[in-house]
Amino acid sequence: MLSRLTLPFKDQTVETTLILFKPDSLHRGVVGRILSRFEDKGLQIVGMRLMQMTDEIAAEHYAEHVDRPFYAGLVGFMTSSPIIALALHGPNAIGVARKLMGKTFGIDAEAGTIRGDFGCSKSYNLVHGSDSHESAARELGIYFPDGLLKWDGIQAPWLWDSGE
Ligand code: 3AN
Repeated sequence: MLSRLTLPFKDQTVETTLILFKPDSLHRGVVGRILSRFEDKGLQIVGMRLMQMTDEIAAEHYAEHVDRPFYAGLVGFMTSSPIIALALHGPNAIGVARKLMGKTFGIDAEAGTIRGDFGCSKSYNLVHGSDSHESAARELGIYFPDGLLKWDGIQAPWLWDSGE
């Protein structure tokens, strides 16, 4: 009888990360294709919300950039039209999502990454992804104050070495 081989890699941590689809990805109609990249990789959707970013939310999210020269433009862009907040769950989800996204702007990002394949702007970069455990916890709290929906994905045992 065949049995599934389970390799419980010890360096693998199941995490949840916050992704934002920025206004340019909605205007350009590429949300579905970008979302597919995260799903294809095996990350599980545990929260998704179409919403308008307010100045207050932007100030909270981008607090660390408040003194940067691009802050006003960034907030203006992020509040200009709706965004989609997405919570993704999976092995090393924070780093895995960042790798899928690529470098900050499409002009520098490697081909094959989301930012590398979908844009060549030096201002608009389609998506945001949490960059650490601390950021993920803080940012998920901003966009999903009522928590996330944990559910058993049938693919998980095959995609996540250790299962959950
Ligand atoms: P990343 O999104 O790759 O983590 P960060 O953390 O350096 O990039 O910057 C946060 C956000 O600030 C970026 N996503 C981008 O939208 C914006 N940003 C960063 N650098 C610039 C810049 N030089 N000009 C305009 N916007 C910027």
